[in-house]
Amino acid sequence: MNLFRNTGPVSNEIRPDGRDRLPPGQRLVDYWPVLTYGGNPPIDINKWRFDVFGMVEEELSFSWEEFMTLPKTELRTDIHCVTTWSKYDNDWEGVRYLDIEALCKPLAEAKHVIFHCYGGYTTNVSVEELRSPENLLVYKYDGEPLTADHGGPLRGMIPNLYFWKSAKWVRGMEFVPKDRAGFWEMYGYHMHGDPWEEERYG
Ligand SMILES: Nc1nc2c(c(=O)[nH]1)N[C@H]1C(S)=C(S)[C@@H](COP(=O)(O)O)O[C@H]1N2
Ligand SMILES: [Mo]
Repeated sequence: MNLFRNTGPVSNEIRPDGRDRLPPGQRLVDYWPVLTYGGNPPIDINKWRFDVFGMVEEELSFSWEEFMTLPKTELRTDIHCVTTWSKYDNDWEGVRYLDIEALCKPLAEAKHVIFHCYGGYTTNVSVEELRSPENLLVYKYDGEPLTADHGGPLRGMIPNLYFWKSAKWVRGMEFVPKDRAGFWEMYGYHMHGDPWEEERYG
């Protein structure tokens, strides 16, 4: 079964952390597949909200205009999907998780974040994992607004985990003390999802 075009030989590049750039069992594609369970949820940008709640000192709620006043970060990262495609060199613009954290100040007991999405999708990521500076909430790709198919207006972008952890159409982040399975995790996907450890299922 070869669902995705290959760009060529398997990469032998090494990351700064000593791991192979291409995680085990992955192959490169030269376009950006769309993977959505169900359809795109309707979103009215004038009514759009992004809420941060749960175990935080300061609950936050942003309109689109308010969200756009947050510090902007541009980053180039690789995407690794559990269905085995990887896509290198994606150019994003968005807001660092760390910049959100500085505003909401999670309580010491807050250990995990549940991402909530328009349309009902959820996924769980640990606070420890989220604190890496490459994790963003993104609204631009290649200098253009993120398309609806890819999760626009706003999605998660967590490049060191399989891409199902990068929630599309994000509308909120809930800080919780105990890990809780999200949508795919309830169907058997891994609670953590590290591509270099092949944490695909279980
Ligand atoms: N809200 C929402 N987010 C989601 C999904 C989804 O179905 N709904 N699919 C996930 C999966 S399985 C993957 S691989 C990526 C795909 O993102 P892309 O369609 O932009 O490639 O989004 C993730 N985020
Ligand atoms: Mo996926």
